[in-house]
Amino acid sequence: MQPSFQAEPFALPFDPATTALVMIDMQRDFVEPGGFGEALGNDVNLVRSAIGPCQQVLAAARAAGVMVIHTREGHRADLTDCPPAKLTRGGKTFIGEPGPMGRILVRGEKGHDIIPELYPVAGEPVIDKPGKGAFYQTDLHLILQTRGIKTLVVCGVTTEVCVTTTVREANDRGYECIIPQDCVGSYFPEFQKSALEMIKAQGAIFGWVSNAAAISAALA
Ligand code: TIU
Repeated sequence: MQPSFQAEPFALPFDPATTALVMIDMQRDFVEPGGFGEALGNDVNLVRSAIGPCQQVLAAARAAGVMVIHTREGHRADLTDCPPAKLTRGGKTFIGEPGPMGRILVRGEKGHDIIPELYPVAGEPVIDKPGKGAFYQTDLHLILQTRGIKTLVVCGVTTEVCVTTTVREANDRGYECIIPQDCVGSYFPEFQKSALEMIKAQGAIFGWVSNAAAISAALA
């Protein structure tokens, strides 16, 4: 019998061979003090609750042989791929300016890299993206198509920004997306709640909402 993820608004059947775990932007810049998230005026402690559940789902995916993909938001050192409209927005420190973990949201800097708790292992593609959505100006769709992926388990930060932008992009490209709600984090608890409700409303208009325990159990 085909396995299913327990989820809302209803269970989602999946095939591990055509399923990928997409870990969105679990970078120091968003989940540790001194990065882009804090520069925007946010308390990064609010998103750190996602780390433990993400570790659980990541371990389950690796054990099941499910494809794992990581993304990082950031820009070239010369900022030639950062639209002026993005560059000028911020709170205290702006993209490209120096911070305690290197230049804010710049590729190759310490703050831009993925946190040690969720660090990629050999064979896991890392997608460097200039925007909020992981499909915009990246080869993510090509990689997923090449592997015949149909179902995406989407984790990471932040829920209402890069996670659900990516889910909306993926949904329009024909992927079925499921978000474990404890594996995503927002600096705004009310946005987290609303963003997840929007995904699963109207009979899974964008996708499904589940949790780390249910995803891990289905992959076991
Ligand atoms: N600001 C915010 O909530 N998020 C971002 O800028 N990027 C991601 O969500 N990765």
